Amino acid sequence: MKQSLRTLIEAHNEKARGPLQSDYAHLGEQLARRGVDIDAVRQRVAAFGLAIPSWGVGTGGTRFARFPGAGEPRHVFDKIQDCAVVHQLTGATPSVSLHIPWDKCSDWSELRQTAHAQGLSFDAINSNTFSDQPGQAHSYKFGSLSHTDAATRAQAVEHNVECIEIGRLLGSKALTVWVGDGSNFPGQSHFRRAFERYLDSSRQIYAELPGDWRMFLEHKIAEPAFYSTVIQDWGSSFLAASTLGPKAQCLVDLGHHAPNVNIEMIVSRLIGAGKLAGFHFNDSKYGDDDLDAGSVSPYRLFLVFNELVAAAHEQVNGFDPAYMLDQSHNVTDPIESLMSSAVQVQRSYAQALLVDRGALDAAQEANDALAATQLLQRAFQTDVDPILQRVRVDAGRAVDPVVAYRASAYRQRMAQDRPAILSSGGGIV
Ligand code: PSV
Ligand code: MN
Repeated sequence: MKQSLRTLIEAHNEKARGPLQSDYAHLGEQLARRGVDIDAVRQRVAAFGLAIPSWGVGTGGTRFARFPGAGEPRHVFDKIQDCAVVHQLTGATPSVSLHIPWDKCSDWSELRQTAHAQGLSFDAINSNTFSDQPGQAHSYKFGSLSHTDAATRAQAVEHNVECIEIGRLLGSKALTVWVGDGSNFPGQSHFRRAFERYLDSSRQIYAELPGDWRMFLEHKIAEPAFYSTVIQDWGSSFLAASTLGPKAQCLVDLGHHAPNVNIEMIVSRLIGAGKLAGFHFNDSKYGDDDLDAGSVSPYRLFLVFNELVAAAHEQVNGFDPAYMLDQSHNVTDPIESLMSSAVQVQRSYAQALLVDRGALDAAQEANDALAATQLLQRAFQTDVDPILQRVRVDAGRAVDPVVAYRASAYRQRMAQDRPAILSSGGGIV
């Protein structure tokens, strides 16, 4: 950790230490009366980490406009520097998920060492066959892995294989594949054939996975194709993952579902089938809005974690989801949004750990709907801030990450150090 930030965090935490001690003790007493050991919850929260998407540290935008912020990262090394700040202040984000080619660099071993020196490792690596790159032989305008043209499919396969190679150099253990393939008009695409072509291409990528790797298939109901997408829902994703084999699993991006879909139930289905790859956390109001996790529907996020905690509690075989944020920070400082979102995800996890599993089982068995739902609400309505703050303070992180970040004037320094350049991609999501 950079000395100046560490010193600042220490001074920042010093003032909060007394009040935090009594808040933690008070919550501990309340939880003890409910049969919950606060220290056990704290330890589990301390062991929880989620990945930052490299593209999340740049200012996002929409297809209408992007309003760049000051001091934006210019290349992957800047992105790592920003991710390190998020982790230094929260202690919740020990890994970074790269997107290729947005994050291409000339020396992967230097990148790996730079990240490690800042306490960061590399999570799943993401391929990009949803936009064309300069000099590319074949266009993805009409699809990539499912394209009607064999040469275009081969190019998309090759790109994914290259991503695996890069990921190997960085220590990643998974490839996340999201394709924008689909159609804009009824009749434009032969649904069955397009899916078959997608499977055929994906088989070739799957065959290149190292033994200890997984392939995460990310579905999305719409966009960029607005009429149909090839991997549009968890059913298509599950079908593809099942066809490919045990290393292929389904990734759930919270924004990629039809409105009102019961995401937590999808999560439980995937857990039951041993096919839950992990998450891209974000929140939404209308569609794939990529809003900050928990900013609109914190109860939904809690209900997802309720399924995850239940699965861990019941020791479901092979249960090992990957956790990542995937958001577009259009009007906030991305570092602030990432920090508060990471804390929000931690909060949902901590609240889900408070659910009385035995009592919930009993209420479910007795068909006591009201008691069951009250057990969830009671956990969700508990203010777990003292637990989250203790986890941070114990690890030398900031009791209030956003306040400490603002006091550090990091963004102002970056505004001077990083002259604005045209975006290298990853802003508009
Ligand atoms: C697509 O909307 C997505 O959720 C995928 O994860 C992409 O890789 C990411 O956003 C980047 O824009
Ligand atoms: Mn995503």
